[in-house]
Amino acid sequence: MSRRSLPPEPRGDAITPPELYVRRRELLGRAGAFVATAAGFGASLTWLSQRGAADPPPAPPSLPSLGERDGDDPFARVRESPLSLPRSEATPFEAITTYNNFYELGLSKSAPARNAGSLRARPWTVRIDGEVHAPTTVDIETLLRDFPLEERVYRMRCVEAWSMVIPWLGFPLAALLERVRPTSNARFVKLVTLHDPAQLPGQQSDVLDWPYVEGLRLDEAMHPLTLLAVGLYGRPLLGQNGAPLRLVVPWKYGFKGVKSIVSIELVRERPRTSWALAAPEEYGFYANVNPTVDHPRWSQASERRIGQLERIATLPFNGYAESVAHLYRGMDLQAEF
Ligand SMILES: Nc1nc2c(c(=O)[nH]1)N[C@H]1C(S)=C(S)[C@@H](COP(=O)(O)O)O[C@H]1N2
Ligand SMILES: [Mo]
Repeated sequence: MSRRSLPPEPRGDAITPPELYVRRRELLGRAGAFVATAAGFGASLTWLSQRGAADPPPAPPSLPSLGERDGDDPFARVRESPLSLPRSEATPFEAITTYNNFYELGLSKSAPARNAGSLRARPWTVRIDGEVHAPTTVDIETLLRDFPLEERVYRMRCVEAWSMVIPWLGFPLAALLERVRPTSNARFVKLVTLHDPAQLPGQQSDVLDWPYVEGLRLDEAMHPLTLLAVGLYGRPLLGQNGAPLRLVVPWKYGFKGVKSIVSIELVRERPRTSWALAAPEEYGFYANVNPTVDHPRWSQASERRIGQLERIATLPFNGYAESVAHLYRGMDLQAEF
């Protein structure tokens, strides 16, 4: 049952201002080009090779073979995961890295890729503190050395009703939290994006309260599906995808996946998260993907998978219900959306 009765097809995005709808349509047209050659990595290569010779595209990386152990490069020794979808379902690299939401780098889908040059992902440190026995500040190289990377091919469902399948590289957030040992007072985890308007010029405007904040209940944060991603398609994250470190919670709407994280704080109270503060009627704290709870301005029953022509049904918990539904037993998911 819907929370509100609802309009047809969304005219634009939840989040995209009206003046950008046009540009969004252009992009959709472009993404549609992937359709012509259909599924998978080979397809994106074919599509790229059909572009004009005057406009040579960078070759998209292919997925590295898994499990290679030689060398010091953490990206060259990646574990396979039983939690992954088949690699053949992955959305082309080109789409994943040029169709983005990262308001600190611009409001249109294409802006983050264009503007990502101002974000310096090295050196980078993350502060982990709050209700923990062992607060610490770690740099990204240490994280990459200490936590073996896994490939996780996950569905990503934006609250705006488009979706992708992304082959992330990362490690479980639980592995990091176990190291800092949460105290018995810790009930939630608050994760925060870098606040630096020189690197993230969108922070000079006030579309959101900066820095971008997201949060999880501790049990959600400890769930094995919850990932700190450091890469995709076998290589380090690009700025537009949240370099060098971002959250991925595949059963929740994409906005929970806070990018370019500098702070992870264990807290007693539910954190006040950016989108829930900005528009509490539209974006809840939980933000579990739920085809039966519509956004006030559009249906969430189906989605547009980037690279496919037909809309597809949106699945409860984005297809991960078997793994996560137990976390919400006894909750009214219409009210706590
Ligand atoms: N800091 C920050 N994190 C963010 C956002 C943002 O604007 N700022 N957008 C969110 C939204 S709405 C989505 S759908 C995903 C998009 O991730 P992607 O561009 O890597 O696919 O990032 C999320 N993380
Ligand atoms: Mo989103």
